Amino acid sequence: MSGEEAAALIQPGAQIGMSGFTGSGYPKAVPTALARRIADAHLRGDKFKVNVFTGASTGPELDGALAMAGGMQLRIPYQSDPITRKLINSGEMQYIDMHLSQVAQYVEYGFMGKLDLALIEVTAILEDGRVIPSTSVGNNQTWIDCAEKIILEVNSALPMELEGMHDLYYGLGQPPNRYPIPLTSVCQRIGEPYLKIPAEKVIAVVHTDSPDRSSSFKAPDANSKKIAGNILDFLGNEVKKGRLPASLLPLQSGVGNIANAVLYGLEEGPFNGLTAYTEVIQDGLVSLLRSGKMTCASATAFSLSPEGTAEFIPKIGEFRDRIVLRSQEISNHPGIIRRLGVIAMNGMIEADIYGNVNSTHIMGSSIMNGIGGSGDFARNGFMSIFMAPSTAKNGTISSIVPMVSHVDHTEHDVSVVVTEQGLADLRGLSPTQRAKLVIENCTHPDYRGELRDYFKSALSLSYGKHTPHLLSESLSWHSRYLRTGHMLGKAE
Ligand code: 0RQ
Repeated sequence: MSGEEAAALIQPGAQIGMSGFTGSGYPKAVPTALARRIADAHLRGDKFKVNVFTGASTGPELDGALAMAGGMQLRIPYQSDPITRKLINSGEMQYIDMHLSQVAQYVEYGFMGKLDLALIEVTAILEDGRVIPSTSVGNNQTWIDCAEKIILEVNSALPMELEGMHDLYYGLGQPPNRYPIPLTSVCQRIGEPYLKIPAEKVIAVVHTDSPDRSSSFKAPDANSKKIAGNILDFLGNEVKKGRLPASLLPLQSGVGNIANAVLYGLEEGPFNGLTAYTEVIQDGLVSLLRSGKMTCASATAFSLSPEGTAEFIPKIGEFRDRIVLRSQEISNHPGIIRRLGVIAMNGMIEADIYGNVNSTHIMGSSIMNGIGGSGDFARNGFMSIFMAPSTAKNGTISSIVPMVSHVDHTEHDVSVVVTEQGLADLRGLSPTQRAKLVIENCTHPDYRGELRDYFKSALSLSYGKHTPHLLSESLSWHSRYLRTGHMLGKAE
């Protein structure tokens, strides 16, 4: 049926599990038609909102359209849409920012209430009923299992060569008797390439024919190249010290421009035989696979720029043996990440002198995207690297602050902090040793003096000397920025 006819089956207040992960594999026709229906209802003065669960971020036809129509009451677990972000930060809609590995269990066990509908984009439905997943897997199988009803969008813009690329694992079991997951190498296949869909739950099948509408990456600038260079030097030294093999350990690389730039940096680096056990396959990772520097990659989704999508998706068949797409419960599984010894590399908003990291909130209160999978990988990886330019917004904000204004990754989960200024390897250091290194190696020179002064005062005046802080001053940089538009005292 048409997107409009399918959208007409959705009731106000419905909880919908939709496909989609970092701008790929999300449904397009039904969310757009639903947004139109909601906008019409609002014009008539009727209330109409739905709760939207996904894998991660989606595209303008889903988050963008529904947010524009004021149609979302609640959104979980990750978003990066500008209109959605605005509504969340103005308090007009609810958002629960969650570790991506935990979402399936939350819904399976009913912590989020009943799931009314699964709305899933797929590549094809085969004659025998087997269903080929789309460009992301995310939480799709969980939505299909838990929802009362299912709507499928079959997107004929997707190449049939996607068949065989996915690995859906059905053997997790339930606690306290969960079975060991038999995955011991990055690209091992332990499941089946198809989604299992009970036909009796399917209330609509909609045909679409449009590519994912992802956003472009910024071309790597001087700062991202320096950050990438600092990380490459560090990894090279770890190999020399015998603490990493020459082909490194499986890499995880987060979302965003800096993470993508680091992957491009690896292209020029000395490492060969690389692998990735990660969440998303970005342009930079495809480039490593194409050049042969990387042998194989496991993820839950693609996260390609429009150029990357146009170039890569039609040729996807060439990579079928070297890419595995899994459910996010497995791609982000803490046990597997620990077992494989993943090197986690993620972007951050800010870090403090002790190595606590804020990945999500501007000035402590305004959400940017969400924690996504960064926590799954940071806590459980072999090592966890967080990176950012040392300043933001034309130098008015320092990314290295006395105390982070929101904590996503505690000092216990952060191995390395890196900016274009340099890198601080925090492993094996006490808080005061860490602070010295972060201040001297990572801080922008405009802020280094003030940060040294803060730390010196804290060392002499702090209530305790283990993690010295002056509570009346520790967040003063943020409050000064909110008052004056600059974190430094100069403007006052
Ligand atoms: O703002 O877009 O207005 O220019 O934040 O910053 O420097 O372009 O960096 O694109 O790499 O994103 C942490 C957001 C970094 C990302 C974050 C502003 C800055 C700019 C983007 P503009 P950059 P990136 C697995 C891993 C959490 C999820 C995660 C992220 C914008 O990496 O969302 O890691 N991470 N998932 O100006 C004010 C600061 C700022 C700041 C940056 N201190 N104060 N604004 N910005 N620092 C994948 C998944 O989970 C799906």
